[in-house]
Amino acid sequence: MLPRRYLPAVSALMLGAMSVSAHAATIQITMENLVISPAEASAKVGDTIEWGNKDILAHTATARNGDWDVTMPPKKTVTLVLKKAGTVEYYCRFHPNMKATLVVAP
Ligand SMILES: [Cu+2]
Repeated sequence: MLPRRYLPAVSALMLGAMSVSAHAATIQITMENLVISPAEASAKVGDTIEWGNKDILAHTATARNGDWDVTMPPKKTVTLVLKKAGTVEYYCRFHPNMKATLVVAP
């Protein structure tokens, strides 16, 4: 249960989210030499993430919370439309040292 005094703030947040829904963007993230860059990216619900794999190995973008799991073959670009707000940590299943964070605003 939320204490009653928090409710006005929550309503204001929801109104704010409704007024900024217009422009979906495409955010490009590169995987090169076993590194994801940028390591932290910001986006909004409705935006498209475009991961470009410049390596000759396959990579994945696997969300730790299970929200998505995208596989990208060598030298390919894969896109994903964000449907949920939140901070998502993700990694490559084949190279678990490849880690990054995506902050998705409502
Ligand atoms: Cu990988």
